Amino acid sequence: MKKFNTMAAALLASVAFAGAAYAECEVTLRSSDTHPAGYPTVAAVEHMGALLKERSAGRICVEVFHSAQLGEEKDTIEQTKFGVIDFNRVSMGPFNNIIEETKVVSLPFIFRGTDHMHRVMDGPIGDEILAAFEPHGFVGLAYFDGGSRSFYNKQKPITSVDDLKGMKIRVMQSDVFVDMMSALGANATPMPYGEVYSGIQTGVIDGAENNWPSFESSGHYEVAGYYTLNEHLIVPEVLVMSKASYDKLSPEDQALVVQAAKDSIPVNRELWAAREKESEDKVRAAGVEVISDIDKTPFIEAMVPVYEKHAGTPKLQDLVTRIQATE
Ligand code: GTR
Repeated sequence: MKKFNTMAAALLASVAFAGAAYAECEVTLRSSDTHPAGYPTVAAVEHMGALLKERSAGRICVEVFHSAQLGEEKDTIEQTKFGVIDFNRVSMGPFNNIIEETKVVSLPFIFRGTDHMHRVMDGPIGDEILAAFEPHGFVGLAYFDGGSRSFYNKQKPITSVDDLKGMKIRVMQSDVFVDMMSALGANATPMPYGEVYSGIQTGVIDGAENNWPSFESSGHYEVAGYYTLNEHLIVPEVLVMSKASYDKLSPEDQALVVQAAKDSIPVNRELWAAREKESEDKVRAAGVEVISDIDKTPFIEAMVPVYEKHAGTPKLQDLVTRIQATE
């Protein structure tokens, strides 16, 4: 009871504080992120909020709920669709089962590197994919960096596709990634990000896959001591707004939102580059064994059935061809 009272008092105090911070705003829009304070995506959305507040002369504010305070990505996407959450910064992955165009930019090895991903997403293909969110109840606003994702596990150094055989590897909740793991001979376990640490610790899964900053900030490196830099995925992160929330704004305010989101992209990219390096240094210093001498060809070749299944229609095949043809 005492504990409950203390918690209730703390909660009331934080609500009162938030109330004071946003008291002068006409509208306070809520934004969700699974990452902790200071993470490049969280900081970029905060930057967007600051721009919006300034450009609307203090009328429109954005409150960023980091660290999955509003829930895990798949659930927050639902809430965003219905306008319970106004903005959401998520990976493309959890959108795969809802918006088919997002599957194409989530395919393993679709991008040749981060620069290629930027050139594609900054151009007409990126705009086309942002537009694909609208019929599903979202306004696609901006892409953020998510680096490249690689495998980590607690058992052994993975140096080849063969080493993955039979291992239980967590993936994001998307059929693309489930099939990606099957094609590599592993057992995919789709689960929310917040359950991965204990999943590895208790042996429910052997490992997972992610980029340097997530591997580090989640603490997964504390329980998974082997990281193989096979870089199978470069999945753009996306900032969306609930169409229901967007439609409540005047056309002028909608334009302010769109522009502020665009202006947060360079901020994200700069922070991301720095964080990738910092996270790598921290993980290496903690003694994680990093396997970087790896032949990617067998991993790439194993992905043929994944492309056939998830980008087999003429429309999606055409997107794949255009992405591959982008210099
Ligand atoms: C991170 C990404 C998150 C989330 C997470 C995951 O790299 O930034 O949005 O998708 O991976 O694996 O669930």
